Amino acid sequence: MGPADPALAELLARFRAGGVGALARAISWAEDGHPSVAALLEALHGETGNAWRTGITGPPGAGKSTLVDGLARHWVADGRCLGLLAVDPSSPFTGGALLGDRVRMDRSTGEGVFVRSMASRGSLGGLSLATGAAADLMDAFGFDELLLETVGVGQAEIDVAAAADTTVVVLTPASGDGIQAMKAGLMEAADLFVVNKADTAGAERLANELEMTLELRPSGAPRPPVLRCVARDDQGVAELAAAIEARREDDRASGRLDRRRQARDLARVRRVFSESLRARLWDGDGLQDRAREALAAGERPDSVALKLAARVLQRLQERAS
Ligand SMILES: Nc1nc2c(ncn2[C@@H]2O[C@H](COP(=O)(O)OP(=O)(O)O)[C@@H](O)[C@H]2O)c(=O)[nH]1
Ligand SMILES: [Mg+2]
Repeated sequence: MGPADPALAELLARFRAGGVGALARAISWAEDGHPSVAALLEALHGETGNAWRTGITGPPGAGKSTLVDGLARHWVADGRCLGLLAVDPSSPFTGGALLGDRVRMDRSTGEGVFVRSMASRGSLGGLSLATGAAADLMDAFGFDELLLETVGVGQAEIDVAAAADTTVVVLTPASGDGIQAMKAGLMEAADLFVVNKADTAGAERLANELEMTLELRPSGAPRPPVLRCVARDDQGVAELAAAIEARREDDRASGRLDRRRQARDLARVRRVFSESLRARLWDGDGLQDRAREALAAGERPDSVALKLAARVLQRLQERAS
């Protein structure tokens, strides 16, 4: 544990020397909740903040991986180095990440591209915490661009995408009954919309519908542009890259980037705070057994929770006085 951990010192040295294996190992530490991961992130903290994080989210099959692939090739051709992180909801049957993304993403793997898939862990806040840590590690490693692909199906995945510097929401005419089918939170998270599969029927109608809905949105933040893409044929990908870059310049100049990163850090503090309290108190202090007993005695779940919380707080006060 701590700086005395020889594995940590060794990993840090290899990481700082640019060893890709060390980066992969470090991300595994974050995924597995390794005891030294906090010290590792602490040591690398001063080296983060330089990579631009673009979140790509949307329903399964919308073409997110194809777009990521296209963006990756576009930016690599521009001489940038990239980290791609695909966040897949864990399957309750295999517990593993969906293989499809890795395979499709391999097409863009070349010089300067690092590809990693993450499976979501069962624990509360686990997905966004592990993904945030993985993004920090890739940032510290020195990539120019980070692309985070998440399936916009659950709140946790939307949280991950929304923690990016720029969030792209990908929709297709096939993703249901258009805008009404959009998951709550997805609409708000978007800085840019892509209507992908513009080669299929209904795409233009969806794009128009989206533009009309966005016009009704209260002003404040800039209105998200709606781009039409055929990701499979690389159509609209250069325009998407340009739109991401334009938005980035605007966010930097307006101070919106700083505010967004502050909000992201605060959300992360809140998550780690509640997660560590839960781990210490719930898992480590016999609260679970007490809760079971109270429930077996016929008490209501909410009352049990509030009573346990009050008890913990009272005990802390007694200790302090
Ligand atoms: N017709 C059409 N198909 C596309 C387009 N972009 C991607 N696809 C296909 O849609 C399927 C799902 O793409 P994928 O990138 O894996 O979607 P993801 O689940 O959102 O990551 C694949 O078979 C792609 O070849 C497009 O612009 N038009
Ligand atoms: Mg995908």
